[in-house]
Amino acid sequence: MAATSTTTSFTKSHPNVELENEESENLSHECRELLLYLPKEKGWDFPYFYLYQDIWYPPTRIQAIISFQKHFQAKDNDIIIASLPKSGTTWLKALIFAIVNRNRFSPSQHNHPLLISNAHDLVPFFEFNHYGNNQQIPDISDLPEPRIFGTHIPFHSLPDSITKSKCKIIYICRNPFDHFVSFWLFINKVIPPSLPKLSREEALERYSRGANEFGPFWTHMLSYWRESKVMPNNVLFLKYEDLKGDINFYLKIVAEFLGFPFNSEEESNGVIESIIELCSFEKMKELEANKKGEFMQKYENKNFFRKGEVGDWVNHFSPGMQEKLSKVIEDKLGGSGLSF
Ligand code: PAP
Repeated sequence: MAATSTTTSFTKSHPNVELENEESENLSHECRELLLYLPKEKGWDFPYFYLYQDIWYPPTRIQAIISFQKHFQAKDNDIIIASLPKSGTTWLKALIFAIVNRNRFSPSQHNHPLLISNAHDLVPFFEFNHYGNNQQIPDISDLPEPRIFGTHIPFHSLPDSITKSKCKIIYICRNPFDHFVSFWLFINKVIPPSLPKLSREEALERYSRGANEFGPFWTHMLSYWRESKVMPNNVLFLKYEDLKGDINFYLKIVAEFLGFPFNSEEESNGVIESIIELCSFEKMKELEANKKGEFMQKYENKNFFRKGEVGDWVNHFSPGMQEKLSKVIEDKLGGSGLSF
């Protein structure tokens, strides 16, 4: 089914009659009504995805997003880490948690929270955690400040409470080739036994149409890319590859952007290097907290740490697949100023 530019272009004469047979049990009446008229696609790790505000999601995610959009009250000092899944979210959450809390928790202390907890537990997502608990509205007003949140939803779906505030939003983006490989391998690990695993060709076909959860990737990336140009004091756009290339430089940029710059004493005392070490792929992958346990009772923590490399895509793409994705990137991102 082709993606439409708005969800309202579907009329009530084409309801999704199969909805009642799906995972609609815990959905509100409002959400079920909405789903009946949204464009629908075959899912990957869910039976179906629905197009809500130009992005594909499973039903439970749409319910959570609606609740988030209705109820979330931003504070001007909130920090929001945004990304497509598999773009470096876990890493960026860890880095930002360590930067912002470095006066409470020294990055070199042996019992730092990041040594005993997965970064997703320390920095929960709006749509999976806070607002993902069926229809319950969370009380998050008294979380320690500055509050740090994660989200995989695009800029245009963030509530006005955020976009009209002084919140700091940091987006991390990844080369679509590596992003695709990381995403495809991850989803195949979490697909329930009732659904088929996707071959890389089938997965790429869907990814190239934008038909994956939180896709199309170009719509998502461009939503933050454009805002980062319009509101550079509020939205910082980062690339995974840049961080891998010079993490020291980007850590300072991030700290400065968030209003937590490193002073010269910290610089000479090696605080930056301690944070880099604490959050390094090698260190995080080997922690008990990341080898064991699950996120959302579905995603094993160990699956958030695979290779952590730039360019691994060459081991997974045929020449035909490379040509196909290059063309999509050119078609969808060409002229935007965003390139990889
Ligand atoms: P999520 O959105 O599901 O949380 P996310 O953390 O964005 O996933 O992305 C996971 C990718 O980041 C994995 O990439 P790979 O499949 O190509 O290996 C993972 O290995 C990588 N990653 C996780 N932690 C780090 C880290 N500390 N440093 C660098 N890369 C990391």
